[in-house]
Amino acid sequence: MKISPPVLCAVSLFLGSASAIPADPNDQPQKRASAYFSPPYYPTPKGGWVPEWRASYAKAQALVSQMTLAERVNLTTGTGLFMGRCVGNTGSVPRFGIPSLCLEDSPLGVAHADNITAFPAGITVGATWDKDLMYIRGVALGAEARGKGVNVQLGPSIGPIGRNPWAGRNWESFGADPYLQGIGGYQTVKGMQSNGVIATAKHLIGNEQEQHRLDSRLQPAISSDIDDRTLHELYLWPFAEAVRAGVGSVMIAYNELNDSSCSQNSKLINGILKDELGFQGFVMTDWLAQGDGAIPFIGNSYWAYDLSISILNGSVPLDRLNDMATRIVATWYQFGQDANYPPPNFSSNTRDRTGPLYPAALSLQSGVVNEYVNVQADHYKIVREIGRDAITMLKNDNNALPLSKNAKIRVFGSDAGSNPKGPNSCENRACNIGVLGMGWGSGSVDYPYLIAPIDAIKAIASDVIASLSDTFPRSQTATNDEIALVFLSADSGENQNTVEDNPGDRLSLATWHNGDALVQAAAKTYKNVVVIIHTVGPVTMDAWINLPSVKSVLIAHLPGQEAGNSLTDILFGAYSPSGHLPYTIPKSEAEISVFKPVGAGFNIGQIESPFSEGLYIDYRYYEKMGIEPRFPFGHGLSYTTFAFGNATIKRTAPLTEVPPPPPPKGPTPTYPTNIPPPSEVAWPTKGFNRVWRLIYPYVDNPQNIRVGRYPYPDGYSTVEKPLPLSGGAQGGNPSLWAELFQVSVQITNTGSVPGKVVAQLYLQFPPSIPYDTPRIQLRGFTKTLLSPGQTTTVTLSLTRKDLSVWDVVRQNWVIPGIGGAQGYTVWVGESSKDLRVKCDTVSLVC
Ligand SMILES: *[C@@H]1O[C@H](CO)[C@@H](O)[C@H](O)[C@H]1NC(C)=O
Ligand SMILES: *[C@@H]1O[C@H](CO)[C@@H](O)[C@H](O)[C@H]1NC(C)=O
Ligand SMILES: *[C@@H]1O[C@H](CO)[C@@H](O)[C@H](O)[C@H]1NC(C)=O
Ligand SMILES: *[C@@H]1O[C@H](CO)[C@@H](O)[C@H](O)[C@H]1NC(C)=O
Ligand SMILES: CC(=O)N[C@H]1CO[C@H](CO)[C@@H](O)[C@@H]1O
Ligand SMILES: CC(=O)N[C@H]1CO[C@H](CO)[C@@H](O)[C@@H]1O
Repeated sequence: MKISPPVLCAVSLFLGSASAIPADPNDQPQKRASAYFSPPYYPTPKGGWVPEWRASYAKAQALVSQMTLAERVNLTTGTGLFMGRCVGNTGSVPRFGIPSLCLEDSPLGVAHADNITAFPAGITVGATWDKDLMYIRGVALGAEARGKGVNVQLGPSIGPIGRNPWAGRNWESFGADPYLQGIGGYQTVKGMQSNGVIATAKHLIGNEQEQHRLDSRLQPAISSDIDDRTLHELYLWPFAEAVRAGVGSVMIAYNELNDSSCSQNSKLINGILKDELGFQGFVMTDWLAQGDGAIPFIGNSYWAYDLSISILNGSVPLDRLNDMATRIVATWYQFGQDANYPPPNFSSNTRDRTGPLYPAALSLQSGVVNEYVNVQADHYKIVREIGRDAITMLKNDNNALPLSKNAKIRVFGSDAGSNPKGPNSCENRACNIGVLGMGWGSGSVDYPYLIAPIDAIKAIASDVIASLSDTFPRSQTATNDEIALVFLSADSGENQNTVEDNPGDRLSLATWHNGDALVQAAAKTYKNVVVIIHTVGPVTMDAWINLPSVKSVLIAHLPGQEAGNSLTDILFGAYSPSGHLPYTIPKSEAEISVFKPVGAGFNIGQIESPFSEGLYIDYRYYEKMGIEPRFPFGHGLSYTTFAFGNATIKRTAPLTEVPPPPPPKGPTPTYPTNIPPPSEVAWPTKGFNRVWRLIYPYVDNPQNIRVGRYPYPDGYSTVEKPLPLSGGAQGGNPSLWAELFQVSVQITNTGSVPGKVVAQLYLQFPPSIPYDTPRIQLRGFTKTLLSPGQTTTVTLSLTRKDLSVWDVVRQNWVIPGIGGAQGYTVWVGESSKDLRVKCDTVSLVC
């Protein structure tokens, strides 16, 4: 999200779906040049038709049917930037006890708040490959949000997926694979919402670079051009999982999809999200992201009174407003926010106890805005555990790690230390000084504290000397028994900040602050060098990775507030490393340069970003192109070793090419559709204290508004479409999650210390199917602790969806190659390049 300073505008966010508002015909996609096209899909499917939401919709209908036009409009509209305590505040409906809803960043904690926990970033929990930790983190995130009175938490981020390794916000999500990203999103949504907080799956969709993501009104936002199959099998997959988890809200990306702004893309929002995926909650745009349609961008309301006018003049059907309002109220009921949900007790605008209630209204009314409620509980333990279990050991020659507490430890690099001005000294964490615990932008939070590696190391080891500079000390000498720990980092973030010339997206995949030179210098002087990297994503390391003295490399990702403690748990051997890469590390940038951000720098006109590689991103791309990665997706070593064997496979249900037809849609609320009396949006007269600059639903002289003709776009319709074959429940056709195969593998810890093993299942589609499909794709994983000598059996399931391709002609998930002599090959191993066992789904032989 991007916020403008309060004095410039008091524009609001809005919670209806923007495709709600019929798009401006002048912005019709077919008027543009590219080969990608987003077909119209109208009307917006109404919410309320899945059984899990029926009771909430019934309650919502009872309330909404009694609401005035002003009340319904109020629900859908923000009160203005900096016009309340939270990053987003909606209009309230006091008559029915519906408060202004507090919407607050971020995916890793409560942003702009004190006395909270700075959790590890999404990419870090992705690197644990631990479903329980993903869930537990979600629960803790939700508990803190609720404790602060946040109604709608703006996370998890499940897009970007990381198509483009340079992209600024990949670290907010879980990794460069739809399956891993999907599980991360599912578990986080379940965890957060178990507290009654409404989670927000974001950003729908194709926000795979930061540069040019915004529509500047002079230049349209970048268009991510994605074909239908790639959308379904890659970018949409995690959103389907979040919807399946019952997510209450979805945030739309700034960029365009197929030359049509995501926030007005009827195919995306109406067709795919609400019909096919059966999404029952409410859609919000990112802040200021909607620019077209019946509601003008120019003007300062962004819905509110303009929406009231558009209802009265007939341009926006009342039906649509009713569905928007019902979706919001139903979601509020669905998560029990009608009963004892706390109001906000913090201010995202100030840390002071008292301050303006409406900062954009220039301090006219003030009061207590921060109650300093401490919501941290013992969540630091979860932070430390995730940070530790994410640490990914890429290399460990001669068992250089773990270190003894008596080792002669020499520490180099600013990333080992603290920011001398404090961990929060740069707004939105938009600097890279001291240990890197998170990236920058709206995906960050304020640290309550940040444990630097050097402090944690000194607390354990007795012989430590540090040079917390990124320049290797001149004339440094070393004895053979000294061990150098070299700390490097690579940062990125949201593009409203540029940090060390990086405009959100990274300029290069090299480590920052001349990290390659620091390692090279240390490796000349020391016989034993351990490199530790805090990073937002893949970094290049070929300048030093094969130097004989570089013995070990740890990727510590973005660990949050317990950075140092998570690291020392691994460094000194209290725990074995068990993290695995949630992305591939290349040998050089040149090999993957097709993924570089497009349109860098100043440009005019629409920038197109054709995703013409299709399904081939990250390891799928390397496999296809025959590029040997430096370290493959899924790679991660341990202080122990694991043997895989004795695999079995069994079919648990008969195979059919397509899923059975979905159950029909249940009924949805209906309301009278005659336009309400204009008096319902007249300014209240009695006992009304207007707040200057607050955005209201009220209209001057509403009785003068006349119904007129609105030029609806081509394809506009008010007749609901039949349910797609691929729909039928939250996430899609429920049969897609039916288990078809079970694969069991025995794993034995063959080393001398306890360790956690991650069994990763990669699926290879049958040969000679008529679909161009990546050689292998992740379709299962599980993490297990084993003591030395212990054997366990892990069982992984394959669902119909796991075995399917998206057939663009049939518009359905299809299992290809049924009846062929050779089935799918199911591989299980410790990385995408370390596949230990192999089973066939036809012969059922492993
Ligand atoms: C994007 O364009 C491609 C090519 O025209 C088309 O196959 C796909 O369905 C479009 N997707 C959306 C969501 O509009
Ligand atoms: C709309 O919301 C504002 C801000 O919360 C509130 O003051 C006003 O009373 C609401 N209007 C109606 C009609 O409920
Ligand atoms: C496979 O089974 C045999 C016999 O029970 C056992 O000795 C061996 O350890 C098992 N393999 C693994 C990897 O667990
Ligand atoms: C109705 O009002 C909206 C908002 O002011 C405006 O954009 C739209 O053009 C109006 N429609 C007609 C037919 O006047
Ligand atoms: C643990 C923590 O962060 N406590 C802080 C809570 O907020 C008050 C007021 O800002 C601070 O004084 C505490 O240090
Ligand atoms: C625990 C606590 O102090 N809660 C307060 C949070 O702030 C609201 C006002 O928005 C107060 O009513 C609560 O008492």
